[in-house]
Amino acid sequence: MSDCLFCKIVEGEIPSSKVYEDDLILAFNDVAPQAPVHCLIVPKKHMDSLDDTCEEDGAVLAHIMLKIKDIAASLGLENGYRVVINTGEDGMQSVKHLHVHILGKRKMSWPPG
Ligand code: DGP
Repeated sequence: MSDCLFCKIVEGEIPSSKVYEDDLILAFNDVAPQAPVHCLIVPKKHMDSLDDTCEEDGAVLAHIMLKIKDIAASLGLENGYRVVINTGEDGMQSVKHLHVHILGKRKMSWPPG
């Protein structure tokens, strides 16, 4: 999508601090970190949110889930981390390209704000 911020990051039109990349996904550091480690994983294929996914997206969604532990390990999160997927208006999703937050290197609280 030409007007999508994360598509532009995937295409390299907007710079990012890359953490991991393969054919299906890109991980990069969040520009406004909410924890000492805060990165985002996005599918290279545009999908607005979890609400915009279908059976065909199963492989890339599973790939993201399975890569989280490797990316977390590469970021030194051996003591644990939080994974967040903000979805839609009530979920406070601000960028309309599906993304998975990985936050770590601090003790998280619950319930989330
Ligand atoms: P969410 O609120 O779940 O939609 O999270 C969007 C995240 O994207 C938010 O934590 C800030 C981050 N973000 C927004 N613009 C940019 C950008 O241009 N570069 C990077 N690296 N992160 C961004």
